Amino acid sequence: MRIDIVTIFPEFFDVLDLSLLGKARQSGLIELGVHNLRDHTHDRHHSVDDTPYGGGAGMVMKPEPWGDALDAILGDAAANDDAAPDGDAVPDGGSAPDDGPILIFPSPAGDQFTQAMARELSLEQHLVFGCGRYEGIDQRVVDHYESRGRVRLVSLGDYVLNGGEVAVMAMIEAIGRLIPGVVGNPESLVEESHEDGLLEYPSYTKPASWRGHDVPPVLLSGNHGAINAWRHQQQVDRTARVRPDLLA
Ligand code: JBE
Repeated sequence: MRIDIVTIFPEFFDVLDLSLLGKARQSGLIELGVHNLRDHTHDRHHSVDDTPYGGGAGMVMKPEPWGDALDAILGDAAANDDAAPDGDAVPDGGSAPDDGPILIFPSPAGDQFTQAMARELSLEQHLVFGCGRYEGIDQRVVDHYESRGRVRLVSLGDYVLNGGEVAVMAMIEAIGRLIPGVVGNPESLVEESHEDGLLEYPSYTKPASWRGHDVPPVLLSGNHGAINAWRHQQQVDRTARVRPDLLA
């Protein structure tokens, strides 16, 4: 998968060198491009924002740098598509058909990001993230790229961040680990929270007793039927207690 990010804080994404996603980049499973929006300004002060039409607090990100930055990325993507090897109409193994890049703007006004959305996006060949700062990006940027291809506004949750960078980090981690080969043991992806609509069961390791707390005896029983039944019941109980909305 190819991932491009446009931001005024490119250093923010240095952490993507680390951990599983860093390894996935080294092995070529994920190809990452981080682009500084200020490289696409043409004034002396490299301004990316201006006061809002109609008045109001805060600043709005100007459309021109966004247009230049996104054209450079999306134009390249189109050129690469044209140069696709052997003109094969069939997409490679198991991937979604390539309808071109998806442009994603993290925004509190977007659709809620979920595990299901992460799964969907993990099948894509090219994601482009635009990180807004200040009070947001001039609406015409979204309108323009909607007329040219696929655009999504996506929200991490109902709280306010200072910009899209943290949201994009979270989305890339959730999506990236679902790309085949990124997580070493694919079975560990099936058993975790949200994959079956339930929260995860509690886990234990040695010692069997710690500070007066014992590991539930069924887990020491060697009876795998009983263990599976107990774990499933734990998932249901936990979900009903903490997240009844997920059961409905
Ligand atoms: O969740 N988000 O995608 C956001 C983006 C920007 C600001 N606040 C958010 N919650």
